[in-house]
Amino acid sequence: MNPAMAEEAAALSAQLERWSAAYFRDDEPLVPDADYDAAMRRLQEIEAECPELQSPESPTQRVGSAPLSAFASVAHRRPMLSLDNAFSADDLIDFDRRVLDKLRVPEVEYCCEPKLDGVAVSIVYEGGKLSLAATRGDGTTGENITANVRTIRNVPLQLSGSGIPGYLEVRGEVVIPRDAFDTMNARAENLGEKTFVNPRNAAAGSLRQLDSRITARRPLAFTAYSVGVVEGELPDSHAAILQRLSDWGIPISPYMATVSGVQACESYYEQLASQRADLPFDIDGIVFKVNNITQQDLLGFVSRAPRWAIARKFPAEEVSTRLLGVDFQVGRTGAITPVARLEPVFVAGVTVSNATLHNPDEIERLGVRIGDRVVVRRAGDVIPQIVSVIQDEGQGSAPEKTRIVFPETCPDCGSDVVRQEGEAVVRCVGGMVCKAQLKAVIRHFASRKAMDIEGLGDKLVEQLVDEGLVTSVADIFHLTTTQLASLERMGSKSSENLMAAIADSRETTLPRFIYSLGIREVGEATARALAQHFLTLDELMAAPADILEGVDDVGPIVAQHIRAFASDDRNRGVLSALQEAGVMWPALTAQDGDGPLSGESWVVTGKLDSMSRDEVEQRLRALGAKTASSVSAKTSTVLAGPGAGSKRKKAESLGVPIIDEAQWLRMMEELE
Ligand code: JCF
Repeated sequence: MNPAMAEEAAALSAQLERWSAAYFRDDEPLVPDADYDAAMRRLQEIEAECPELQSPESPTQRVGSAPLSAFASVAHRRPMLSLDNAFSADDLIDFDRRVLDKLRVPEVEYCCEPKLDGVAVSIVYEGGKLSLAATRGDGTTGENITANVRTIRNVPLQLSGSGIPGYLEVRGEVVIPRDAFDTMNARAENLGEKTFVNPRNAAAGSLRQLDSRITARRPLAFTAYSVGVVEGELPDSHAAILQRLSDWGIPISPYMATVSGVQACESYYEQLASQRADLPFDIDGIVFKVNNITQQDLLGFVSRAPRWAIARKFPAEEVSTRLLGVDFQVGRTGAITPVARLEPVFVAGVTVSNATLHNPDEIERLGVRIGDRVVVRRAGDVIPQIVSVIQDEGQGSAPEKTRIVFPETCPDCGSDVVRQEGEAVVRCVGGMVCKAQLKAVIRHFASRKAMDIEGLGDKLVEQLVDEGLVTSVADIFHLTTTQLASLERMGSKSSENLMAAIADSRETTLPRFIYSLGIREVGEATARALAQHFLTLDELMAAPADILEGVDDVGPIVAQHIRAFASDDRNRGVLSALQEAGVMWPALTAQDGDGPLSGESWVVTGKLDSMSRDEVEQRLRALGAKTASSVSAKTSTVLAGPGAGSKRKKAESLGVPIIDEAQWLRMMEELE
């Protein structure tokens, strides 16, 4: 063997593991991907030349190996427990009471962490090297998935540091982060492959592959939550044990916290519940563990669950109910959306009686009929969705089922409907002849982030269009107090207020105005980019597609939508009518966008007292900064109010400066 090569291989291995841990475990890349790839290729080259240099812990071994014919069974040396559940604050208080009574203490310390919705696995390190990985199975016997777990990028193949036990069993959860799941599903869909229902199923399916080369291509991530059998010394508290695991290179939850007493547990629960939709992965509750190991041992176990831990579950995000009927709603762009009318159910904390069915393909994919029992999912602020149909309703009489018939003409105006090549949605071609479309256009025009006409709500828009008082957005500016007062539930006072709000809204900004036009795919950010690029409405309307595509965020499709809008005579008519009606905005100059913060990218998160997040973002942009919704290595500063969760964590881990509201206010005073 060539000693120089051995030395180089060892150095490359160590370097690749360091880079890989920084990237996959800490979300904090140290070098560009190309450098990583080059080092990996060099190591592969050396190993090909000197096969004796290739160890099972080599970073080159993460790509998987030849398929197995079956998984071998693994008997867990110590059973893998499940957790008792608490479904309410009272259940949690009862749990705490039992703990305090048994320990005869007035209060205990709990370690809190999110309960990941993934697949439980056990990973054994012998002499610091990964030697075995198994599924939980029935808690007593699992399956040997060592080859698969070796491909999980944030699982160390070799531990580093001092005091590593000779035998160390680490237990934890394997998940697929949400954004990686979305990317993976989108790719599968493009390739015409089967997609996964949710990240949990995708993680389970990926770990169940007999061919670990397939597992290697799945974006799995491991988080340790406890230890099993250990031959060696460990600290005497749960939190300290996990910290020790982390010191040796094993990923643990960044959300973990140690608190005193059950009240603090409930606060932790509430805080994470409010962040649930923004977390990078699915969680289904919070796990609370008595932190002190001596106390844990005193408490012991009941059947399959420890008496020192409990999972406080979140309200279910998926429940079943009956599909009562389907309405067809016509949107701003004519898109006809089938909306499921459901027997009301309580899901993720609110009562739901409608869910979107998206488009005809989705109805077909689900095979859903009216009368079916369906699974409804509502995650965070997302619109409720129908996930699947329950085929086996069990005993009892199921109602008659009827096929869902998609309308062949617009349900509102009777115009033709079309489905364009490559599009999933069916659209009404009626344009502004279609009252449903007109109403949606006006609602958007008047909305807060558009022209911001306070008091012009949905009910009023409905009446104005039905009464024929408004046939285009420009008509809004010609309404009279008398006309308004003639409408249902409009007194003279509210008419006057609305007239004043309409008058006020005439003075706007170019970005708002562009956004308010409701051009397809032109959201707030794109409208801003367009305004900054073209500076005037006329320039924007005259811009050819290739120039439009030169603007940030504008691709060929958006460019085409803008061209289609701009070349429509009726739209041009409305634009002139709006300007004639006195709608105006301050002229922009090429310097706009320049400012003391130009070149910076800010993220605003959490609750602020002195102004809304929107307002803060507007001020930041006025100072020249860009505003973004997620934190990355490119973020210059994060302004975090109370309740900021994952974004603050991410900023901390990336070393992005974080300021609070008071600091921001002081900074603004200096800058503005
Ligand atoms: O995140 C989880 N799904 C999770 C499961 C976290 C824990 O701390 C657990 C667990 C299952 C059993 N702890 C035990 C004892």
